[in-house]
Amino acid sequence: MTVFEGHFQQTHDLKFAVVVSRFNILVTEKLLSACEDALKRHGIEVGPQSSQLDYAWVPGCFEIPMTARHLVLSNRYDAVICLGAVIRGQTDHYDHVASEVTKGIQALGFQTGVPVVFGVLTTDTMQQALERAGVKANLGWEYGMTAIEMANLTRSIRGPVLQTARPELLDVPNSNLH
Ligand code: INI
Repeated sequence: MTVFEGHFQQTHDLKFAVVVSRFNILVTEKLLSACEDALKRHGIEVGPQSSQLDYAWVPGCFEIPMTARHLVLSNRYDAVICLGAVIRGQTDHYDHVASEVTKGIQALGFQTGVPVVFGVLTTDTMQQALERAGVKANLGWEYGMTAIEMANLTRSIRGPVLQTARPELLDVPNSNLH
């Protein structure tokens, strides 16, 4: 019998990318900071000199899936972490953005087999978002831990080879990516 499990050791050759939304940056920068802390305290280099963590900043959560898709299809990463905050306002814009970013991230991971972490807070108020980004707990930590666990779990099942993203399985042609 084989039991597959993602561990938190031997992280020196893992490589991650994080996509961060600037919309609601008060929240997203706090998620990023806790996420970096989780990675760093498990042996992963973070920050400007890092060769293990790349950063992509996007205007809002709506832009996260397409940017994450470029990163996943580059076959350079063991996991891509998506950080954002969608906060309900007076309009129904929230519902569209929340729904699109959720569907996009889910489809990307499912269709390519590369772990894509859903680190997007969806809340009614800024207060609730801040509570989940440091005032009470900081979910950024969990998102970093999920990335390590899923990267190692995926490696343990399929081996360390990164060339496994399957662009041909995606709905949208991506011939200009190669
Ligand atoms: N983007 C967010 O990341 N969070 C939000 O709460 C939000 N709301 O509610 O409007 C939001 N909108 C911007 C959107 O993500 C796009 O950047 C914009 O529509 C341009 O494509």
